[in-house]
Amino acid sequence: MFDKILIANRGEIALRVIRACREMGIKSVAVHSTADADAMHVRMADESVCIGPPAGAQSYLSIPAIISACEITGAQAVHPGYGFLSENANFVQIIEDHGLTFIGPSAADIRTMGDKITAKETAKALGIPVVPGSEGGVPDVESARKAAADMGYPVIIKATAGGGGRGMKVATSAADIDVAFSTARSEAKAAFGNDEVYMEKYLQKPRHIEVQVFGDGKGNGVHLAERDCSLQRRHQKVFEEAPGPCITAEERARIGKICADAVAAMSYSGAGTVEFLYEAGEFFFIEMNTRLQVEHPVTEAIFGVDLVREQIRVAAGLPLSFTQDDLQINGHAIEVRINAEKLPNFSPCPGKITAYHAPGGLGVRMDSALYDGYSIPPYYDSLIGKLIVHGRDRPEALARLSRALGELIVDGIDTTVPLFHALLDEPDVQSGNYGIHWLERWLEENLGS
Ligand code: MV4
Repeated sequence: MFDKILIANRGEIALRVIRACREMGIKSVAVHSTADADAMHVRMADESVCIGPPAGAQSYLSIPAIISACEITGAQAVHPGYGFLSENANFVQIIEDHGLTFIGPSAADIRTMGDKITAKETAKALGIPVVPGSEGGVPDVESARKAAADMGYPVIIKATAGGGGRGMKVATSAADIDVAFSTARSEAKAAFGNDEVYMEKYLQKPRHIEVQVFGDGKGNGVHLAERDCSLQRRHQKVFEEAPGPCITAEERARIGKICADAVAAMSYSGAGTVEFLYEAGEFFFIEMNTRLQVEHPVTEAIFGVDLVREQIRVAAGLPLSFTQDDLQINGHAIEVRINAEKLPNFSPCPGKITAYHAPGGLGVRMDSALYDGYSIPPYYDSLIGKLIVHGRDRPEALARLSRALGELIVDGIDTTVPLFHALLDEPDVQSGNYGIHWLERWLEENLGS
């Protein structure tokens, strides 16, 4: 096992990894920008290294600075958290070239899943159901017209180098295809430096269902059921739950086994998420994320496992501490993302926290790097906390969420907390009757945003 792990991240996820390290008897190294000298992850780690100026590109994304910090401190492994360098295959390669261990999958698996066409081809070859669409890239507008005519409108055009919703265009009929295709191409070029696009049948009212998987890197794979993350705004998730309220035990077992077998066949190492659109009882693969996700705590809650501990074990060459048969769902969990944002437009709202009180009690977990008097810097993501509740069933989890939100105090800035109080009053949220477009529609009707 490693003696010392460097965490190439900040905020609540850095604390999350430090906590796992401490429970495993592993020393932790925080890295930080000059803007984060007073951040909680720096205080909580065993050691810290300043790696650059505030801008992410010059600090948390600086590969030379992070490698240097490993050399200075003697850290043997790097946990990337989410975002920043977590899905950067070149970073993984450089870490390995320096004799260090990346806590995550291989550079090759990250690269495969980063290219959305090879990801889909790989998924399909492994028996995962995919959205019907073009065979590979669509090189020109004539091919786009033909592919759309073959699969039938509406269609969606996506950037091969994209993911997470950036660079997508929908064409409702043949009249739209020329503009949709050329806009998708130029947006892809501008955003990713790669103008390759592919096409899929556009699903009009799906849910976003993602399956948590884990591989030990030696040909064993398990699944930890699914999360429903359909409540999103502009491709940012705001409310996530596990298990999915609309997924039956039979569907779960079937799609879970398909994903676990795929991970085993790839000899995949570490945590992964297989993302699906779910419509009319069918799952359609769209992407695989090769990292620990923001919403992993809802899965931890219903299975009673520590996913970061398992990531570290697998990276150190140890087996997973559970088998598929050990994994039984207990109850229901919900996470809400608390952002430093002002409603109704979700405009970023950094500033000084004048009072902070985290909720507690049975079935309540607050993952946050906030403290009284902390100044949220304006340079990074606006996520400042995740409130996760666990109950014996979904109604209990909802009641607990309402109770816990009532206890939370974050003074001095605006947050997304009022949104969650309002959402909990909605019959569709109470019954789990929502798809990927529900929240944007609700925001328009209720906040005019
Ligand atoms: C789609 C789709 C409908 N049909 N693909 C958006 C994020 C990226 N991961 C994939 N996305 C979508 N792909 C087909 N064939 C609709 C979306 C989509 C979406 C997906 C999940 C959650 C929220 C979403 C919001 C808008 C569009």
